[in-house]
Amino acid sequence: MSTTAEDLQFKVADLSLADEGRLLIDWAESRMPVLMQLREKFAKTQPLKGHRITGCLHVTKETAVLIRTLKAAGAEVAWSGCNPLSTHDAVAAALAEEGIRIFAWYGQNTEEFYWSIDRTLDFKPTLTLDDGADLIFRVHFEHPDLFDGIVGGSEETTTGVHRLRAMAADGKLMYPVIAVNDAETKWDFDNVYGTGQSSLDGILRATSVLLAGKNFVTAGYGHCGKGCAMRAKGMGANVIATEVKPTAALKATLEGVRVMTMDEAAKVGDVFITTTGMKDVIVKRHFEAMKDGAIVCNTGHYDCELNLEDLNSITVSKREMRDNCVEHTLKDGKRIYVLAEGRLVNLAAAEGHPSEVMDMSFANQFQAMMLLAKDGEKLDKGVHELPEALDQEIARIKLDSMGIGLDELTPEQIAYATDYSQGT
Ligand code: 3DD
Repeated sequence: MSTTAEDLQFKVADLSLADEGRLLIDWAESRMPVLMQLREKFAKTQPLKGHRITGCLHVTKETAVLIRTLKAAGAEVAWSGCNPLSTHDAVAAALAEEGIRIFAWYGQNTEEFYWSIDRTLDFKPTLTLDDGADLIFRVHFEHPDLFDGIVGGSEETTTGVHRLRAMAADGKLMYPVIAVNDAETKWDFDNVYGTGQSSLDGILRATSVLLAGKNFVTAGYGHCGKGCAMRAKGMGANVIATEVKPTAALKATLEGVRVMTMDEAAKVGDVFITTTGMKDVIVKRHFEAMKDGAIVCNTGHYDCELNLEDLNSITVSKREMRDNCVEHTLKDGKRIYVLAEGRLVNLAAAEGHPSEVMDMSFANQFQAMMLLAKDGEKLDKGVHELPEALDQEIARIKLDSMGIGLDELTPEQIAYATDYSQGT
């Protein structure tokens, strides 16, 4: 059953879930002190007043805290999900009841996904906020008439930033974008600790398998892959990594992770997770080489890392064993289990990263909106970084909230650091 306001102010799965959603959002707020501090500070001055922010980012309890904070700072907000399987319907219902123009529900088809984005563009944003660049691409390719009214945008994730950088290099980016992903208090925490914990959360909710003693294969040993490897190691798994980048492979090796090609890993792996942002990471010959009972999933932003067309071409029957877990029986009788339809397992089969780490990612998103509102007109049509000082400020507030104190350099130490007259 879907619930739609007559004048299309929102479309969600079921408004009656709003109470549950409010409890979830309140839970997240109690664990996001950085965003809550920003909200308290800027609710008074309302620096985003007059701005209309359209967001396309997973509708989770943490995203709801960001949305409430943007609204408290004066912005009008419209929102859609950035993945058809990551919307938490209870959260969407609560946001609809709070007057957010939200168009999002779990299990959207492709047409509904883009219809939802278009509805959030009906309200002619001045700022766009993306996770995976679907929204900004929709503006560029389907709604160029909106360019004049848009001051700038932000991008949450690695893959989205890569694509926007390529677009800017070709001179095709029509307004400035802040690369939120590149803030240290985002990539070095969200991508590592968030992805590590939430991906295992998704795997365990979808399978409840014992990880201890299993051969856990991470395709990719970047920040996300390293996070997954660390957490799997902590649960007693034998971790294997596959890579294309020599330095990443070397880092994995020196951290005690076995590195091999996917052709080799396919033969021995019990659980496979792709974290690369690349397409066709696990393809037909890999599925054919896997052991009976192998579990495969993805935690990259797009669902192109597992080539499921290949798997379906060698599948003779399928069964949905449990939520987000489909058994493929192959011609030789082997069974392979695909989680969350190959979409990001942390958000589709669990709740995404914990609130504590999204607190910092979204503090950067909030600061990106503030920077664009204040100085967006001065930025060129490229991809821009947030000021490094912001990272330290966000980290400081986070530490404060954890009751962790810092030492301070004395004037003599500061002088020493830049004094080139002294020898050893
Ligand atoms: N992402 C992961 N967990 C999330 C959560 N709880 N709420 C919203 C979004 C969430 C994905 C992105 O924040 C980011 O990790 C990425 O790079 O996509």
